[in-house]
Formats: sequence, C-alpha cells, structure tokens
Amino acid sequence: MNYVSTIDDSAQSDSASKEAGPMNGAQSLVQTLINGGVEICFANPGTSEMHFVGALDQNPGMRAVLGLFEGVVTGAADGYARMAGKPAATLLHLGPGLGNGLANLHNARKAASPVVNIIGDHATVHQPYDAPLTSDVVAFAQPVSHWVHCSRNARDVAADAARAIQAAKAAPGQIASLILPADTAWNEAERAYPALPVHGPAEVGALAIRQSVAALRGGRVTFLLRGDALRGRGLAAAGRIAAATGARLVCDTFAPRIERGAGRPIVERLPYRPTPAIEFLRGTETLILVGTQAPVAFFAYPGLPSELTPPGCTPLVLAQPHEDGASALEAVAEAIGATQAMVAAKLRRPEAPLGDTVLTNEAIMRIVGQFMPEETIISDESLTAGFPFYRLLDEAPPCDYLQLSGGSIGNGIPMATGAAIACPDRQVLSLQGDGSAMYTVQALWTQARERLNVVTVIYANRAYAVLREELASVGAVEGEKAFSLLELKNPSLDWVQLANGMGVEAVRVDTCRGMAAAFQAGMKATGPFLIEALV
Ligand SMILES: Cc1ncc(C[n+]2csc(CCOP(=O)(O)OP(=O)(O)O)c2C)c(N)n1
Repeated sequence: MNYVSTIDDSAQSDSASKEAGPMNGAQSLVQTLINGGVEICFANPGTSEMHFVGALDQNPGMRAVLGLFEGVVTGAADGYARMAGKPAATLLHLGPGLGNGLANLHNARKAASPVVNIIGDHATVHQPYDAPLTSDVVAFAQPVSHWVHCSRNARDVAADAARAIQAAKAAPGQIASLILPADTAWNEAERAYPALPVHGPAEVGALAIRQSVAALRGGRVTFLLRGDALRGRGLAAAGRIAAATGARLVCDTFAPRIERGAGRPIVERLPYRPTPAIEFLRGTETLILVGTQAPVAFFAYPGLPSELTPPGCTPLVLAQPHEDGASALEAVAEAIGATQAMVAAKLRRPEAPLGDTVLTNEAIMRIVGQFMPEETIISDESLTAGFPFYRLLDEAPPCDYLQLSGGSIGNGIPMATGAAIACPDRQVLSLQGDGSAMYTVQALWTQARERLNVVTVIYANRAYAVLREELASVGAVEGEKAFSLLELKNPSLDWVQLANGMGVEAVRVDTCRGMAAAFQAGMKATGPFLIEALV
C-alpha cells in the first residue's frame, strides 16, 4: 500500500546512537544509511543534493556510483538488490529526476526489490516561489513507492532515513522514498540513527501447509514458484517434493531471480501467451502458489481470458509474497516424508554450432551455454530472441537468472550493472534486445567507469520484433506506416561505436564462429565487453 508516513519517531529517538561532533542533515543521513547496511548509492545528483554529495565524499563507508540517466540509477539499484538481498540507495534530483527513474522503479517494485530512494527537493523556504524545478515530488513518488516521507527539518532526517531502510527491508522487499528539502541536508542535525528492527517474512500458517499436503496426496499438483522458493533451500525443498510426488515445478514467466542449471531442480517456465499458458497448465488439479499470485496474462487480447488458471483447477495459496515460502516448502516436504534427494539437473552443456554458419538466436543461446562459466549472473532482456531458447540452459552450469519482471523495457543493462557491483567475483552476462537496450544504454558507461565484468550480447535484429507479433495477435491493421514504427532501421544502430564511445570494448559478429570467439574473449576480458550479434 502507498502512504505518506506520519509516524511519530519520538520514541525511537530515545534509543538513537550519538555520533561524535556536529553534523549536518546530509551527514546524519549517510551515516544512518551505513548503520542500516546500505553501503552503496547509485546517484544522479543536482544542486539540491550537493550536501548529500559532500557527505558521501566525507564518509568512506559508502560507495558512490554515477549513472548518466536516472533509469540507469534505479535499474542498477534493482539489480543490486536482487543479488545482494539488501537495498542500495539511489540519489535523484527532485520530481523530474525521480520521474526519469520511475520505469525501473516500477520494475523493482514488481520484482519485490528493496530500494531506498533519496530524492532532493527545494529548500522549504524556496518552495512557495514556484521556481522552474518546483514539483510535487510526493506525487511523483507515490505510485512506485510502498513508503513515502518528506523530512521537515534536519534533525528528523536520520530518524526518517532509519524508517525508510526499515520499510525497504520489510518482506518481501519494498520501495521506500525519502524526500529531502535542501535545507534539511545543510542545517545542523543531532546524530545518526542505528538500524531499526526489520520485519522479515511472516510464518506460513499450519492450515496452508495441511491443505497443500492434502492436495499432494489427492491429485495432480503444480507448484507456481517465485521469490525465495526459486533459490537455495526453498528450491531444494520444492525439488524433494517433486521427486517424492511427481508434482510439477513451474515459475512465473518473468520471475525476478531463479537459480538454474546443473545441481538445481528444473523449473518449467510458464508460457507468455494466454492460450499456450492455459494449455500448459491443463490437467493440473491444484495449483499451489508459493510467493506469487494466480497467473494472469501479460496483456488482454480480444476474446481471450485474463486468468490463466485452467478451468477445473483450484489455486491454493501456500505462501503469499510476504510470507516465508522456503520454510513452508520445507514443512510440506517434511510432512509428506519427502526426504530423498531432489531431482536435479545434471551438467550437460548444450551442443553449439561453431563453424562459419549464419548466426541465429538459437545458436547464440547454445554458444552461451557452451562457454559460460559457473555462477554466471544472467540479466535477460532478450525478448523474442532469447525466450524460445530459455530451456537450452536448463542443464548448463549453475547460474542466477534475472528477468524483466515489470515489463517496462530498459531494465537489462542497468540491472546487469547493479548485479555486477553486488557480486564482483562473478561473471555477469546481459542478453539484450537492441530496442530495449536503447532506453538505458548509458549504463554501459557506468560499467566502463566501474570496470565491471559484464558481457553484453546485443541481439541486433534491428526491430521491435515482439511488437510485429503483437500487431497480428491483437488483430490491428498492418501496413507500411505501422511497420515503420516497429523497425530500428534507416539508420541502423552501430553498437560497436555506441559501446566504444562509452569506453566499452566491442565487436560485431554474424557467424557462429565469430560469436563463439567473441563470447570467449568477453568472458576472459577484465571490464565490460559488448558483442553486437547480427541476427
Ligand atoms: C517502457 C516501455 N515502453 C515500451 C514498451 C513496449 N515494448 C515492448 S517490447 C518493445 C520492443 C522491444 O524490442 P527489442 O528489445 O529489440 O526486442 P525484440 O522485440 O526485437 O525481441 C517495446 C517497444 C514497453 N514494454 N515498455
């Protein structure tokens, strides 16, 4: 739920820690963020945030990373949160700066990624004058935020920041937006705040567990998984249940993060379009939901249903998104005596074409599966190019797979950037549609500046290919003018020059041999590398 916080923090100030020496509001904020475990700030600042910038400079406990567009800042915070399991801060410039970052905050919200937004505003004394950048910042923040608050004076800032962190960390992960008028940053503050207690996931009730056990004993069950159920012990418990009962394991079409590959149970992916999705689930008698909602179509199509649960099938909630789905799955596994090993994928890299043949979308995924190292983090915004070949990585080396959970394109490159910062010892791979890449291409510059090990594969099909399909699917008129809005030609984008212009090494390939060589070179490179794959 969105709300403007009105909580009285006087009780909390009693337990606040005293920091030595005088500090301004911005300094109290930075130290409070650090106290709350927020160690990185993705930033695109302006004049109203200069004291925050100064406070970052003085405090070695927080890393500052510049994004050249706010969509990069918010998308990187999303990717960081998905991999680090804790929030980063963003620093955004008033309503318009926040506005530029909204689309990726929307994606972060759908992914249940914790994020603490710090948004500057005009000094309180300046607000009545309707200066050019005056705007209703709360109104910009509300639709994408679970928690919004505007600090009223410098001494409140630390307490407000502690509550913002607490809100962001509340299960399953929330967007908290703290708005700071410039004078709350520059005026004197008293102290930083310690971390406040965090509301972790709620325990699943015994009834939900009993009902799931009964369903497993009584008929054909499919689990629809998301959140913690797609990782670690949650996924292992789901795998044991599947081994013991034959239940199917399925995930949302665009789950925020999945641990995939050898050693993990294979989780089928719900098809994208409504008719195949309903067909895919047909025969299921009970659909057990863990950390997700009953499936719905991405879009409405004339004459097709929005709900994808097939007729005759009952959805049963084992765990809501804010509940502890991993423990609930373990409890179900124990109750049915599913103690044997889970069904896990064996390592079997896909065969890949390596000759001078024409490069295809399928060949790219095979080459990725053939050469990617263990524990690669894959940010997938490949849309039509990668989607049909997703299963080629089912038995590839173990990896984390991150997807576009909010449907707002322009997430992939920033998400890879944030993930690389969260996990500096792991290889990151962006599988990236060219149309989506252009929304937040500036993230490549951040990758170069921070020397991040990210390989970006651009599927250069020079089109909004999915929209060509959609034009037909929704039954709209097709014609030359319509097609011209869905093509990225005349002129074609030169990805090698774009990448080089931002300090990223890049090559263009159009054969399988070229792709395999470029991919291996990228995996060995230190720092970012981009492959323009002509498909
Ligand atoms: C913010 C936002 N704007 C527009 C769209 C509509 N849209 C969906 S996919 C797409 C084109 C994607 O093109 P590309 O990344 O090249 O992938 P392809 O369709 O070629 O596979 C567009 C414009 C969207 N989903 N989100």
